[in-house]
Amino acid sequence: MTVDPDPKQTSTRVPGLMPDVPRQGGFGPLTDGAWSSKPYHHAAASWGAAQSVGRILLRQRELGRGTHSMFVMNHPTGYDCPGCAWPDDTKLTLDFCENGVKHVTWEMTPKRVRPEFFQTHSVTELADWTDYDLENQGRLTEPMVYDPDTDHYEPISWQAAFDLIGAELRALDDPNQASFYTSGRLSNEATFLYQLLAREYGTNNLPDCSNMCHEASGRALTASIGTGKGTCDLADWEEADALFILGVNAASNAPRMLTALADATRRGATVVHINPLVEVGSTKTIVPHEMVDMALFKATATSKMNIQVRPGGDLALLRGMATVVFEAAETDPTALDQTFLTDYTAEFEAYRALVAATSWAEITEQAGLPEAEIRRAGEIYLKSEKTIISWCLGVTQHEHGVDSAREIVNLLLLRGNIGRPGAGPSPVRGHSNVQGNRTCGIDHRPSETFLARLDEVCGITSPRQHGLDTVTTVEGMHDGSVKVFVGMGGDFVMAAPDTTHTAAGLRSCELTVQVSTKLNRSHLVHGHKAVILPCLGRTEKDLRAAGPQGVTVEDAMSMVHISVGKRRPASANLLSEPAIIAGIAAATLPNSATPWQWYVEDYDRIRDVMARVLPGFDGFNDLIKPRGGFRIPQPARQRVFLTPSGRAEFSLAPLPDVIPTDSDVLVLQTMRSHDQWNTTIYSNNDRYRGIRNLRELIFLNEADMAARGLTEGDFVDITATSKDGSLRTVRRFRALRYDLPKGSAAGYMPEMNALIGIADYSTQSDQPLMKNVQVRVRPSTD
Ligand SMILES: Nc1nc2c(c(=O)[nH]1)N[C@H]1C(S)=C(S)[C@@H](COP(=O)(O)OP(=O)(O)OC[C@H]3O[C@@H](n4cnc5c(=O)[nH]c(N)nc54)[C@H](O)[C@@H]3O)O[C@H]1N2
Ligand SMILES: Nc1nc2c(c(=O)[nH]1)N[C@H]1C(S)=C(S)[C@@H](COP(=O)(O)OP(=O)(O)OC[C@H]3O[C@@H](n4cnc5c(=O)[nH]c(N)nc54)[C@H](O)[C@@H]3O)O[C@H]1N2
Ligand SMILES: [Mo]
Repeated sequence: MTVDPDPKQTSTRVPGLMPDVPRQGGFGPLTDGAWSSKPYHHAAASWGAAQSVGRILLRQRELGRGTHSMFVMNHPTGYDCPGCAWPDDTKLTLDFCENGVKHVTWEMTPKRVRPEFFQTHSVTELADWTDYDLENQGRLTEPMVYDPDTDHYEPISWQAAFDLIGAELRALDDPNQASFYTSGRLSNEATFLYQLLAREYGTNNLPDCSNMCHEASGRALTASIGTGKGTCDLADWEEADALFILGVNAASNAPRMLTALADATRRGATVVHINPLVEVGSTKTIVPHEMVDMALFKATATSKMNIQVRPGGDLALLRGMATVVFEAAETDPTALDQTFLTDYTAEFEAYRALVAATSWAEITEQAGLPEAEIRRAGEIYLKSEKTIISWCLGVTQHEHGVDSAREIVNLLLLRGNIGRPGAGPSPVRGHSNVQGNRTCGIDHRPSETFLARLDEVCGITSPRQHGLDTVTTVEGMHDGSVKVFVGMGGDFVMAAPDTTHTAAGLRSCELTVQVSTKLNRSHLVHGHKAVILPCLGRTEKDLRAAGPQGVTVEDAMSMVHISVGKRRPASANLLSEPAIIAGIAAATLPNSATPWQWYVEDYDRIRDVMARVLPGFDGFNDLIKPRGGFRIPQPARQRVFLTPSGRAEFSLAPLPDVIPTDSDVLVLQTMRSHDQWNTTIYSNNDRYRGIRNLRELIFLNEADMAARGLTEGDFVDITATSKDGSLRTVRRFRALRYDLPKGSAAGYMPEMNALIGIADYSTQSDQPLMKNVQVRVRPSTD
């Protein structure tokens, strides 16, 4: 099957597959500026970042207010940056980064999308706009409902919108015909109410962005150490003497991590980056908040070693490092932490045998690295007393993501690097509260313990049948079993894989509901009935009956703290997410005993009930009073492993073969540029990779370019072969030379999501294979 759009069928248009629409720059702003690509030689987060912040504040006409907002961001009395999940450093008076500032100003823009906007522009017309232009219209101001007769969105009152949604949900034959998506922005309080609504209504269909993000990490850590989270906090990062960073582009996606990496290097710790690309944050940086260094161009090194692993080759590399440890243990009794292994782990001998049975030939071939380089990494690990291993999407969005994350834990266990200061596994989460969402019940496979507690405290009977995740929700839309889709934040059609297929799924729904701050593609690719519900952003004052409210979030290191918005809301007619959820719930469950409205008058009441349901939240309202909040107990940090054996369990995964059998096939990874937040694209530039005015590009190794007769900037067509044999093509992307391993390629999400078949997900984690797309690249024919 070749999925090609029919250019005449405008109503089915989706970006990425609109060859008749002249575009330059992908889904970013249309531009007539020339594209360029040249190597970037400066430090990460230096003056380029400062200038970029200035430009963005100016463009959003926010210089005065934007600057003030930076000072209260991530401050104990202010709001939590709605960007990434990196923890706040309470020792810093200024704790923000270029990308956090972009993110906040994007939310604080004075531009507004009012009902007149929808009167002027039909949905079919808007479908031809770029995603940048859609979001750049500013903040949504009123609830809107789609009118199929006019093809326009019309204003609707909040109550009428809730009634419409309630009536549709009540009319379904089975609660499992509805699916409730969450993007990781949602606060803990909103999350808790949202999952309560889904479960009281009768379904565990709670897909979330984690299904595309860190599902693999959660499953791996649960299997290995009994809890699905990392065990480190910032103090550990400050103490470690070796840090291995796998598959994360820190300078763009977790910029405040640069501070920790630069500090580590300054105090003599060794930082090793493992990534097919040498990302700029992995060489040198100017620490984001250190203005004086910025003025003096004083860059600090952030890395001792850059290892350009083959895509998906991390497991082999880690296994090679384990081999080095076992070899050393033959002569050095301190190489293994024998006491820890005996007292706290299971399956150690089986793992030792597995490592012994894996040959260096296999390891080097699968890792795509020479033995000497792997040995060097192993030696660094052996020399270190306290090691942290951190990872992000480069590890998780692969077929063997769970096995690779478990191999990380295996390696740590060998030397007892868990449950003591300065050591442990430390996944870098994505959205600012994605980890909190899981803690508070967003999980399509909830545990019996959680459900039993929820039922007891909330007086409901939760369904026990596991629900749908992101991929199976799309499949359900196609086979007719999912009829109502509720998107609590996010931009589902652009974030999910297989753009045309996902779009067709959404269009077949009876009803789509999007709770959003800004206009996006998911509002235009909608069901037969469609509602847009505009909500308050994290920076805005949330005034309820009992007064101004704060919400809580959990960072990537399990710290929970309060976030209080201070700004005047973008419109008087916005509601908070908890209030919207309560409104939908009251209309959907008229006989509910849950005091929905009472809860959202005062969020302390929501927290009181959460305190009784969630482990570690006892006394929640008091726990969040101290500056910085509280840490959720992580038993594995105390060497209490809640696994079936009661011990940390070594995994015994065979080395996967990650090399395509056909040498014409390249392994493509889809990643973020420096100037985007997932589906939100701020510009067509990718400063640290030296790109200007271009997003429809594919980075290729020089040898792979030559083999295909390509020169710099040539147009290519890219065809992906799905697991089910179907083919998907995107056309006229520019081929650019880049320093990445032969046989691999890289380009940007969401432009390339059209290449990822819905069948292409990992059998271990159910995560779409966003870093492992099997593609062929040819010069464009037209
Ligand atoms: N500014 C900004 N910040 C963000 C986001 C954003 O869009 N913009 N998104 C947020 C979200 S939701 C998330 S989940 C995170 C994502 O943070 P990242 O994981 O950094 O996201 P990606 O841009 O997908 O980059 C993946 C990195 O993994 C590397 N990689 C690819 N394949 C492999 C492999 O096989 N092995 C190894 N070792 N490395 C590999 C890539 O070269 C790249 O450096 O960032 C969060 N923070
Ligand atoms: N090919 C490919 N695809 C990927 C990935 C990849 O690496 N490669 N990464 C995946 C990952 S890790 C993730 S997390 C997903 C991201 O998937 P999502 O979380 O679904 O997408 P976002 O782009 O973060 O969502 C942006 C929208 O959120 C809304 N929004 C912003 N702030 C708020 C708020 O405070 N409240 C509400 N209700 N709405 C708000 C705005 O309307 C905005 O348009 O994408 C996934 N898709
Ligand atoms: Mo993510």
